[in-house]
Amino acid sequence: MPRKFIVGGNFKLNGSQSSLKSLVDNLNQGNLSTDVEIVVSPPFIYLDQVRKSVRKDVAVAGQNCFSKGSGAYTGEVAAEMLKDIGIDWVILGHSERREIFKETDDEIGQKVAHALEAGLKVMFCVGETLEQREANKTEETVFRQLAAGVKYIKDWTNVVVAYEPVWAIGTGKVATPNQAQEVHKSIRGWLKENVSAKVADETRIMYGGSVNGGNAATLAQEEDVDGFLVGGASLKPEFVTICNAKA
Ligand code: G2H
Repeated sequence: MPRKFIVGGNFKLNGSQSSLKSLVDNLNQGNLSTDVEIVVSPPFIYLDQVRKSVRKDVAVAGQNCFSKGSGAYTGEVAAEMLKDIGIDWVILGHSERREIFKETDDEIGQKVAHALEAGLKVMFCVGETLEQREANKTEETVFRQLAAGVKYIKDWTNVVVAYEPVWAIGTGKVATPNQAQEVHKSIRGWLKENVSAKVADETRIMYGGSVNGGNAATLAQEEDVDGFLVGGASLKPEFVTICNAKA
């Protein structure tokens, strides 16, 4: 079964009611390929606004959620609450969560497990820092992050892996198509060895890190690049071009 190309727009901590209305209008009027699954991820507080206004063929994701259900956890958001307001996806393990908010591999694994149990689909992010890449620790890092998820994931149907090299995030330094393909291929190989051939074959692996309207089409040609997780450029009209990169 061919893997359907998927493009996510991670708005990070950006936007206002009016700027997000413009972004949604742009998407709603855009000529989007039906061969691509599109998911946009605004900050929590704007999820409902975006979900209610965006076209129905575009899904909406939270940028995080807690590892447990509701309770005495001030400031957190439960996966069940995202589901309750009609959100289908959540991004977990983004490098900004790992680095700035000190989320550990295990905590992210628990979040993935809980989100899946609550019925969300998960974009499970992994990726190495520049230091780790230069020390030839790219695979070791990515495999360790994956292993923490594998421990908790019973069913991979609703999981997409997002490979985001930290050195390429928001820096303008995009991985070359070869660099992306190389890691995507080893992630698929790792899934085959550590989960199953079926999961390796069917799980989509997105690339994230300075994807834009100019580089998306070339990256999209790589065999194991099944989509993009886009940050900065998802806040611009060129996001439509990125969504159609594989078309
Ligand atoms: C990586 C990516 C979105 P950007 O964080 O997840 O951001 O495209 O701005 O590098």
